[in-house]
Amino acid sequence: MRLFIAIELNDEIKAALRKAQGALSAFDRAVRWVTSDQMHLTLKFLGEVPDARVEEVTAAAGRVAQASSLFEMVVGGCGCFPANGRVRVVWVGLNEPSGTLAACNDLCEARYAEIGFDRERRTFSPHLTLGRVRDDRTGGKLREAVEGTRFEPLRQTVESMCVVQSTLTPHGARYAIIARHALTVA
Ligand code: 3AM
Repeated sequence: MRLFIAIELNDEIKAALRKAQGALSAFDRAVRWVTSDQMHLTLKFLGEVPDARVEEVTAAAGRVAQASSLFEMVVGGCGCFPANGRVRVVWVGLNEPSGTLAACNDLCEARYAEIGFDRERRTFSPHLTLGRVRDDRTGGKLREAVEGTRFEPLRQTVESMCVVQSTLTPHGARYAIIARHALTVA
């Protein structure tokens, strides 16, 4: 099954993400917006994992969680990937002053490399995906609108991380949490 490691978002943040999508509704034809139950923060994409290895993968996430303390993140600010040209992903950014999220991502990369998963080559750019664009033909209008969209900062204390199964369907990805591991209380 296709798996990734993620952090769940609270309802207040999800509602604010929906509101940001609403503010950009002029681009509803260009952008495939993620639904509330698809909203999350990805820590590590694992890809296809044989059923026989799911337990091992889940246990590795448990060890990462145990070695990470709970932390606070501040969500806010809209942007696009890539940084220039046609937009492929519309996102909301986040700050995490303690550095725990970055450390948690490093730990994931290390633990999963030890058990044979590829390391992510791209630098970790934590973000909350709002929507994906197949072919941006808006001539820069989408980027301009996204970069002009206000998103008031919201806080969340992150207390756990999850192993998520992603099933690709013609209507988009369906996500199901298969394990949830508590972070350590310092
Ligand atoms: O929605 P976000 O950006 O958090 O983009 C995919 C999504 O992240 C990412 O994993 C999350 C769940 O699907 N993803 C998909 N394929 C990927 C790959 N080959 C990938 N990340 C890295 N490499």
